[in-house]
Amino acid sequence: MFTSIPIRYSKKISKQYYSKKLKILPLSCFHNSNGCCYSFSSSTPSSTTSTTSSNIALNKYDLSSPKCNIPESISSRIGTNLHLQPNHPLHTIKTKIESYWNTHHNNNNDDTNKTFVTRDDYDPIVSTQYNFDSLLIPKDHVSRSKSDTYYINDETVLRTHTSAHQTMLLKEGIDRFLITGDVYRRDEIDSSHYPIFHQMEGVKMFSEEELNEAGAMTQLDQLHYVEKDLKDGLEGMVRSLFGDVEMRWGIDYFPFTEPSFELEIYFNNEWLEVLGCGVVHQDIVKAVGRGDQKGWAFGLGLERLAMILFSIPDIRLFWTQDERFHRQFQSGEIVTFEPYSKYPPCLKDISFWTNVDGVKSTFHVNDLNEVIRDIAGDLVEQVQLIDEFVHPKTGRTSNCFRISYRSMDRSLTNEEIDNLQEEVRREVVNRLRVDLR
Ligand code: FA5
Ligand code: MG
Repeated sequence: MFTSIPIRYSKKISKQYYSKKLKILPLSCFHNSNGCCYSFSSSTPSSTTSTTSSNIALNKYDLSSPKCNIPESISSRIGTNLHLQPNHPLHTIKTKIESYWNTHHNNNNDDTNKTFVTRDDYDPIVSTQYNFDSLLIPKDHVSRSKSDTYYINDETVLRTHTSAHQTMLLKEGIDRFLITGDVYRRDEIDSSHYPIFHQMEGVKMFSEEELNEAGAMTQLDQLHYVEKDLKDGLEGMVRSLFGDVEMRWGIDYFPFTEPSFELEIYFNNEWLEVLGCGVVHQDIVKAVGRGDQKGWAFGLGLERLAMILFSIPDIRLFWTQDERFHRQFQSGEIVTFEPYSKYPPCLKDISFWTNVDGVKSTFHVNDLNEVIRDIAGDLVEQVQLIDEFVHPKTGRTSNCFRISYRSMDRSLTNEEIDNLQEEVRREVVNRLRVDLR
């Protein structure tokens, strides 16, 4: 069954878009007037985190650029690398997926026995050239906006997807690869969206000879052959991870693949989008010097797959430092997560005119989300627009958002929530130029 769901790289308008072992980086961080982190002290990397590369990399930049929009809640986590921590569920799922592509997939679908090169330690600070331009993402695409992407300066971002490394490896002549890393987006707040998450990029290229040997002689045959290899491979991956699970393909749009698809899995009574993929755009294949070769690429969300595999109900849990979470997971083991606490959420509404009188609105929901995250941290579970209307006389737009506060680890007091909400109300006015109602 085919569906069409708004996505970040879509032409359609996106809805705008720890562990006993885990250590938060001992970074000291100061912020400029943009809220951007511009100074880091050197840190002592722990044995389970590889903090050094990112911090050294960050130290190279003058972070006082007016374009810089990285809050401390984000900068302090660069280099944590949850996917490299052996007992973390994200590491287990990464290893399982890598092993699927290098064993099962090869044995079943493919007799060439070529292996996928795996990389998981590329620096998340990348150029806009790699993150956007090399992937044919138009200059005016919504994903490039400051409301969606964390910028260090005009030319440098925290990668928004692992596709940022695609063309580099293709140019190096690597035919099959899997790249895993942390990616960063200013995004919505709910149980399956987080501003830092982990993706795995997979790419497989086919030479003209390989395609001909498989009987795909015309361009169209070759396209169909590559698309089928991609979909068979991904369906096989899902079955190898979850057994018999309900999944469905949808049509998608990415500037860097043609055609493009997304795959959803039924989880917790709803369809959860787990990956985007497609046939690598022929202009990219040419630009990396690979002539008439063909290939496919996918980008999957590791948290989403790990949520399904371990029955983890909320994406914030991957970042908890609570022992009761981490002691449930051992390297390579699949277990069902046992919730250790379930406290009721506390709902608070906030209503405001999105502009102050006479001034054009610059309000963006991702700015609101960041203000709330900066104040409430992981105590915020969800932010939802519940009402919107335009005043018939003044033409001003009113928005009402419902904020759900809930701790994954403890119960919250009314006083605590009231204080958070009060601070949110204050900062929304200070930082977003809106009028509270
Ligand atoms: C991409 O990022 C494309 N680069 C994927 C791709 C690669 C397409 C190669 C074609 C070829 P998208 O924005 O849909 O696509 O994100 C991919 C996956 O990341 C999603 O399916 C979802 O599983 C995960 N994801 C996206 N946003 C978040 C978020 N805020 N929190 C957690 N997971 C997310
Ligand atoms: Mg998507």
